[in-house]
Amino acid sequence: MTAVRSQDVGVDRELAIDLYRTMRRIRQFETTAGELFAAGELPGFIHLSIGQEAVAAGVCAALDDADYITTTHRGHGHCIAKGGRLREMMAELYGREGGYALGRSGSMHIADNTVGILGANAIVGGGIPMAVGGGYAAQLAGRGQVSVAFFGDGAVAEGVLHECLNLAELWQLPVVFVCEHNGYAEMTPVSKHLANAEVTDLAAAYGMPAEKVDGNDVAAVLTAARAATARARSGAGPTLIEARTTRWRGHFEGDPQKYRAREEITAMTERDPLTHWRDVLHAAHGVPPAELDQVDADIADLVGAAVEAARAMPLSDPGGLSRHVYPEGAR
Ligand SMILES: Cc1ncc(C[n+]2csc(CCOP(=O)(O)OP(=O)(O)O)c2C)c(N)n1
Repeated sequence: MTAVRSQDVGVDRELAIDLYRTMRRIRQFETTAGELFAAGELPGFIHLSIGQEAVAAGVCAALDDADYITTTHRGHGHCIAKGGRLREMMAELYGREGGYALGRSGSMHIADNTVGILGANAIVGGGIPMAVGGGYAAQLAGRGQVSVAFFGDGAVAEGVLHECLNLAELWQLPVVFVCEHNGYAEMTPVSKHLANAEVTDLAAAYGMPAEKVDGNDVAAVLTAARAATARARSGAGPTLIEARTTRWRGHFEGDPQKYRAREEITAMTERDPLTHWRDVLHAAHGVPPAELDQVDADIADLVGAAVEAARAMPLSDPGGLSRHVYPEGAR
């Protein structure tokens, strides 16, 4: 994993700022959600991807609206990077009628067909076969779409991943498997749940190309994602990307994190993907910090507006619970 310089990988100033903007949207949305949760405003469970933003931003920058993604319980970042709307997402976290799933599902089941978000998924590994299904549909449609499965290292030993790698390679499906390797499955470190933590080794067993990247470096992630999506679009089949990254927060908000030392978390924050990218923007593209501060302020306003809009919506109506579950008239 060598450091990637943005100017060497075809990232111009505009795209570089866009990548920053995406990461900042994720960071701001999740920081705000964490605060709201701590204040008791959000029901249920939330899992934050703070520290992992470069994976979502880098991969989704290689995708179009027509491409598909599936994600996990830790999926806010992927949904935001794929074009999910902040207002509907925040409203879903609040359990409001104006949320993506009418406020009935919360954080872990966000979906938006209009931008190819086939769904977040609370079942570890559960989104992977859906992405392979998306890849199969894309292959049949013949429109050059790609389907991406985001999953964590906790899904690596799940049988479903292996079945999916096999089928995707066998059928040469346009799928990109993206493992966000953050070193933990809930409270369990990979050393205690994976016999082989080199996730790229799995792909070799199925004859699939694979690449391991620094998941805190958005240019490195984008470069790997561009290669994988180009391969998929050309009909040359799937790729596995292993993005090594860091989960700064607990498994869920409220997790006291007794299983790891404070210093480990501090060390992670020293590899902040946003700070790194701000440095690149300045050094390689001459973007002054004040310009990025303005980006931050604008995004804080956007997230603030999403919160206000969600607060003003009615709570999810229990009377309509079976709506969208059965076809009208079938009850
Ligand atoms: C099939 C299944 N088994 C167990 C769980 C409980 N569970 C929820 S998240 C999680 C760990 C997931 O770890 P990982 O896939 O690495 O994702 P991360 O939380 O690190 O993003 C587990 C075991 C579940 N939701 N589904």
